[in-house]
Amino acid sequence: MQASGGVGAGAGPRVLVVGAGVAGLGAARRLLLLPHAPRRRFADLRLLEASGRVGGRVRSARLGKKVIEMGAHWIHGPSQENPVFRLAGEYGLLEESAMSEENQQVEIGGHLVLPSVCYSSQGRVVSPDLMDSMGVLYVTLLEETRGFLRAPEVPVPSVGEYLKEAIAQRAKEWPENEETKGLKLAVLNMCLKVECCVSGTHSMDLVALGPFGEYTMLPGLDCTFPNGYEGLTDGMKASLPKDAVLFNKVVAAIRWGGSYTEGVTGRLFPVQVECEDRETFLADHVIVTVPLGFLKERQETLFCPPLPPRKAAAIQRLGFGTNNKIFLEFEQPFWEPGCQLVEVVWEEESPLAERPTNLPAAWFQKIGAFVVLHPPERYGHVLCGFIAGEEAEFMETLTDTEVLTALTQMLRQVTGNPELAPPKNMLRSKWHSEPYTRGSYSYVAVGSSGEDIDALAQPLPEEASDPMPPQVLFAGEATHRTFYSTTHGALLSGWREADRLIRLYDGSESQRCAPKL
Ligand code: 6YU
Repeated sequence: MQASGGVGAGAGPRVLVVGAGVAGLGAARRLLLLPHAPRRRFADLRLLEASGRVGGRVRSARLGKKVIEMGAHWIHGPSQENPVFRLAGEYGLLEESAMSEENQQVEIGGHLVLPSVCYSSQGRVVSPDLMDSMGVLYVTLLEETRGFLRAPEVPVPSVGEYLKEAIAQRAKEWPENEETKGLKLAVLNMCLKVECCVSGTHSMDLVALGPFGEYTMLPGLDCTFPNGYEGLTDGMKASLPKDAVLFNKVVAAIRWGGSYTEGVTGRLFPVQVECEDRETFLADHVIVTVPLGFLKERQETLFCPPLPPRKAAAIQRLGFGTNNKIFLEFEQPFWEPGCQLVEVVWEEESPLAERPTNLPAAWFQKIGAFVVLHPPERYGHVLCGFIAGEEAEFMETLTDTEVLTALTQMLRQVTGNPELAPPKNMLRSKWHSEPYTRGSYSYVAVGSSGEDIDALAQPLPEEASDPMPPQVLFAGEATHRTFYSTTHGALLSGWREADRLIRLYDGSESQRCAPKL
């Protein structure tokens, strides 16, 4: 079954966008709505989305009456350079405080500092002084890891190994007794678990040291969407022509470098896209925005001819891990009013020792912190636990009751309150099991570098000397060299590929490769 053209069929080059997350919607909006739109040059455009909704990893849900985020949570660096911030502001989705000049100028260095309490596995509260001093040490060491970007060589391959060696050195100088030293190490171990969530990885030992400083932080105090992040992607979709997005279209094969004749018009197209339901679409250009996790799993069958070796290797080498959220709603808070972060430290753990490997018995020990959803007038008493890596993937295999029981027991243990009432409600994400995502977001793994990100972003055909115009273009968070893993990275990557096509048809590149329409 062959589908004919898109919403403005026949008007110009035919573009297909695979995936309607932030990157896909961003690319489509750029092509359809920018000032060249009056000429309707890119009006023949469709988005093919595997699921029944837009947004991808931007997914808001309801916990009772409260709107919570299963995927993207904050705008990281909400300031003018951040296009997600600008768009959210344009749509009126942010609170006044988030829009303030003052908010936009705050430098947080990638780590939100929130009023917090830290419980230990011995059922006691860890002293705020000890927490502060370990927090300062951890941030100092982490900052050091960002300094190897252009270094001729790195002392160790990974961020985790660097941090652990630095911690071991510092620990030798600690004057306190063994118990306090052990507690300090346990606190630093908790910091590493939280870092795994930030980087979306099982262990910081998997995250490459050299390129770590390439990820760029924008100014601005991270903010949330009071009515849900999905307001952003819903707004983006609403600005597209009706029917631009085709839902439940799982792209199974992208055949490029070919010559396909369209039955109705007799037009020739270089690319044929086939969906799992056997429907086929012809196009001049396809912008692929599927997550790196999906590419890792399906690249061999998705592209015909197969991807060039450099790109295929980049897909294998780059990291794509799991960071999940577990929301727990309580009748009454066990934390103090004003507290926005509940941290948990396991006293027998240390970054200098092997970590527990018994997943069924200890998976929940990987949760380093619970964010308290704020303000309570909006959310009531809800904690959002973050868990990354193999433990997060194991958690996905458990039933709701098993998760709820384990977390109730854990919170009773660390608060020292065996009577603590269980949460009245729970909701959790399962990003690793999501067939069209297969994890949460990308990181630069040991053995890969920013050049792999650029290789992934390179359109096909790949050769610079090739006279053919780009047929298959790549966008999505994992293709942005400095803002990977974020919504703004995704949006900018979509714009980048749209601009590539706009330039092509605006003549600058068309001298050598004017496509026949
Ligand atoms: C951010 C944040 N955040 C938490 C969690 C997650 C993510 N992110 P999409 O997947 O959205 O779209 C692709 C579409 O393609 C999708 O709809 C599919 O259904 C479809 N598709 C797939 N296969 C298909 C096929 N075959 N056919 C057709 N369609 C197909 N980002 O800015 N702030 O707070 C968080 C967080 C749990 C899971 C996040 C956050 C990541 C973003 O959600 C993500 O990057 C974008 O939404 C991706 O958009 P897209 O369009 O590319 O893909 C130093 C240093 C370290 C670096 N890390 C720094 C930390 C920053 C990350 N922080 C994250 C934290 C949270 C909590």
